Amino acid sequence: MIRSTCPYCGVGCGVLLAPAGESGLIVRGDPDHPANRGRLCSKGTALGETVGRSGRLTTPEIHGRPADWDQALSLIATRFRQTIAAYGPESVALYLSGQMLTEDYYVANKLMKGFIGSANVDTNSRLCMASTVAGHVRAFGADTVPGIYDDLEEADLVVLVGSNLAWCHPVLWQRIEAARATRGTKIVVIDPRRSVTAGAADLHLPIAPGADVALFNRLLAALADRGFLTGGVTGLEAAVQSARADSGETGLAPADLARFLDLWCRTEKVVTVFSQGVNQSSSGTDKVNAILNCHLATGRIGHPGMGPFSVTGQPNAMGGREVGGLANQLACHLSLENPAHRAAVAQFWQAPRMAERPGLKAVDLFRAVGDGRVKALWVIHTNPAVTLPEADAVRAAIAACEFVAVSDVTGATDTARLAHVLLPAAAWAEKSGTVTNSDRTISRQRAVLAPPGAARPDWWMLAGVAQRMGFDGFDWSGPAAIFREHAALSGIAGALGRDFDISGKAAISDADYDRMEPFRWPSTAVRQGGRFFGDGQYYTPDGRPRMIAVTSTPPQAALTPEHPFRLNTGRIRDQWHTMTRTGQAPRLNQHLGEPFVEVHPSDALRSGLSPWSLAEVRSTSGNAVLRVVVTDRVRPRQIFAPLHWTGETAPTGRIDAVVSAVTDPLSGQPESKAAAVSLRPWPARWFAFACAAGSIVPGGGYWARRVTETGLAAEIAALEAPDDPVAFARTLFDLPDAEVMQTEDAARGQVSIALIRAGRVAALLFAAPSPVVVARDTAIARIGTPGNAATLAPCAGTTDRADNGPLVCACTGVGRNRLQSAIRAGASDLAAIGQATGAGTNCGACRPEIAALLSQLARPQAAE
Ligand SMILES: Nc1nc2c(c(=O)[nH]1)N[C@H]1C(S)=C(S)[C@@H](COP(=O)(O)OP(=O)(O)OC[C@H]3O[C@@H](n4cnc5c(=O)[nH]c(N)nc54)[C@H](O)[C@@H]3O)O[C@H]1N2
Ligand SMILES: Nc1nc2c(c(=O)[nH]1)N[C@H]1C(S)=C(S)[C@@H](COP(=O)(O)OP(=O)(O)OC[C@H]3O[C@@H](n4cnc5c(=O)[nH]c(N)nc54)[C@H](O)[C@@H]3O)O[C@H]1N2
Ligand code: SF4
Ligand SMILES: [Mo]
Repeated sequence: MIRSTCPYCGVGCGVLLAPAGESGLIVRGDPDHPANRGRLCSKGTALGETVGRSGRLTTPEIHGRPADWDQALSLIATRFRQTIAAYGPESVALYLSGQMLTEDYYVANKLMKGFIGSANVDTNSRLCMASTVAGHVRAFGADTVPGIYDDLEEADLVVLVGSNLAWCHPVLWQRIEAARATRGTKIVVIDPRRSVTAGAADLHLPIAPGADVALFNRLLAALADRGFLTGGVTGLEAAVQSARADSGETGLAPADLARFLDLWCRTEKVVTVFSQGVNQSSSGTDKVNAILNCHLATGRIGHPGMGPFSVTGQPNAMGGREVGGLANQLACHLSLENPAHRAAVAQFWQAPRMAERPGLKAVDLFRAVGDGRVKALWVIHTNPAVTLPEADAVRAAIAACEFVAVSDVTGATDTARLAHVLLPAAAWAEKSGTVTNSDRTISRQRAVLAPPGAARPDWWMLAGVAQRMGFDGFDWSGPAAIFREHAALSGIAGALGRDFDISGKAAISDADYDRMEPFRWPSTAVRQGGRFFGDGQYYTPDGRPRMIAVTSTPPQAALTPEHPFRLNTGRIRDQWHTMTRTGQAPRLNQHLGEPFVEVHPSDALRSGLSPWSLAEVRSTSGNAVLRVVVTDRVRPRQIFAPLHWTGETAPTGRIDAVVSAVTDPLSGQPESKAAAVSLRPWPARWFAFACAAGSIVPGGGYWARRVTETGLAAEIAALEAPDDPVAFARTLFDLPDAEVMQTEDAARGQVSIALIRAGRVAALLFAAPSPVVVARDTAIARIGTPGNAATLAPCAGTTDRADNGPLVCACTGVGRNRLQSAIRAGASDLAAIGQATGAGTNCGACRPEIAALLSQLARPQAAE
């Protein structure tokens, strides 16, 4: 099997891959990879199901018509050149992604900052890691992640701040759980919401949204009061003073707060892990520094089992930072605003036209697209029309832009549909390069499948455009050559005193690059991997770390009588962002199959929302219609919705349409977790569930569509019932001539319709004036079977309880209903459930959910 790296989260698990059949892939965890030692999560396990050819973009397109590569790349080069000639280099922009390989990213950054001469190159990492980068630079003088994964296992206390690790970095969670089992590690989760991770912690602190600075200031004051401070830090006194003066409310019960302060103060081996609950905030950089302050003040950094730890989201968020992909960075952790750094890079690149000042950060970049300052845009490996705040405005801005090129693996994304030039990208299993994970480990991604049609790697397209613009220095033979150049430049950065230096690999041969084992940077003649800062040496001018005086501020959007709810957003376990890949795997769609909003029971009552009804969430920026999940996982006046649904999968479920484009003043990172919104019933009078072997094309209203084992399924709702449900079904499924079978349950007002073609069930529709009761798995399994009198009987009028129910264990296919049966039959712990059903015995990512189900059934009063 071929060794590669999982293309999803920043854990960076090693995988073993082997092609299987037409376009399949066998996937195993790599037992020798230091990040995962053979483990995988549900998404990694299902990778083989996401590499199919259906829906892939296989040829370049210009205005929707097939073109050849030379036409497409020449057109981009021409339009960029003309735009620059007429309006200057700031009128063009690249928008990139932390999912690009380092080699792709390096080429994009070199083209913009060295040759086009503008720093209008930003990336979705602005929405993801920018606050951490800014916080690191303020405290350490460089964007350095001090620790390594082993620290999570060597710690006595792991504090997770704004991180749903069990769902978003499942293999790290598994590593921590394993350590907890052997050494009794304490786990604290700081999250306004009782996430699955919070539910599995020793202590959950349901902090008020945005109050992390207040909490860590409390901690710093307690550390000072109790005599835990050590010296050697700049700014200690001012930071402590500011911490003592901070009167911000944490929203926590005094006993919980006291327990946390005690635990942190007393435990020397403490790792504070932080993620989007920290970064995606209008005070994100201050939150980061409030955390770093506590570690710096106590010297708990750079030694085994201790330190602050930013877990990165995307597989190559770190690589993007290393090449300087953000609009305010240069390359190799060099500074765009430092003339000596600029000169060194210019000389190395033989750059004709170096950018001299930072470019526009993502939110501002798309504002500039909207008001016509940016006239030519190239989007690579990201879907900004969905994932940027004020997404409707962003979508409109892209639609109105004079020239838009998009590189993607599929043309069916909200962003790709707006492209003038669409470029077919080779997908992760079809291309080669490197990625850097959260603990600075650089791993190879290796091609195992041939790209479909004319698809090509991203670096090749970028180099092709650069050459057609007439630039020298873009004629690499392949990713190995680009990697060598990047490594050589890092040596210059190292000589200028920067942390990122992999010059030890600058002379690597193609063959050695092919064989390259995962290694942690730095990698130089004198230094390999390991932790930073244990020696007390930092990257500030005086070599000492800096504490920053910070004061808590509430989220920027104020709650008002009109917008009284705080909208929190984030991820679910089995989907990756806009679902273009995970959405291809039927089993990953079974966990949570449509866009939803979690609402506290008291708010549901007050707002007149019943479980599984639909709600409209509205802010001053836009609105969304979502399925209501009533749960006490969220607190009153706080609601939570996932970010995954798009115009392709659920057009009213685009949550970033609602999120306002408020940003952190230092990092430019948007506040994606604290919009002020209203919540009210969406008065649907007609609900339906549909499944089919072929297409399902709902018109307006609410709909959410997903891929199943037998085709497609959709949840549909409308403000008015259609006059003729059979005519509706024929249009919905595009089956004008199919034979119809129909039953009615007069008591419920539910109608069930089967459309039969050539004797087989082609499509099923169940509709009712209230959310439809139907055994969905059973109905989906009927598609393609012979149509007869028994087709509709076992589905209609039966609740979901009759079948597997929402999938909990994606690896073994065990759903909630089967787990409930097993628990009722006497399985009383994880091991017994594993034995009875198999659930939780493979990757373990579902174990927190099974545990929650166990405790819930033991406490029937808990709301679900
Ligand atoms: N399954 C899955 N895994 C993924 C991804 C995916 O799409 N799907 N994406 C990857 C990427 S790119 C990223 S960036 C990571 C993100 O990983 P995480 O940051 O763990 O995920 P999120 O769900 O965005 O947010 C984490 C938590 O922050 C909490 N939160 C909200 N506001 C606050 C606050 O004010 N303070 C605190 N302390 N907490 C708050 C939310 O309730 C939420 O539970 O996940 C990566 N892994
Ligand atoms: N409300 C809210 N909004 C958020 C967040 C949040 O928590 N809440 N999180 C933010 C964060 S942390 C992130 S990281 C972003 C993620 O947001 P995006 O980056 O916009 O989302 P993805 O779905 O990962 O987009 C990746 C795109 O690349 C395409 N693709 C896949 N493989 C390749 C390839 O090899 N080459 C090319 N060229 N294209 C490829 C995919 O088909 C897809 O269209 O969302 C951000 N937006
Ligand atoms: S934890 Fe899961 S998604 Fe993340 S890298 Fe590992 S297998 Fe992939
Ligand atoms: Mo992210």
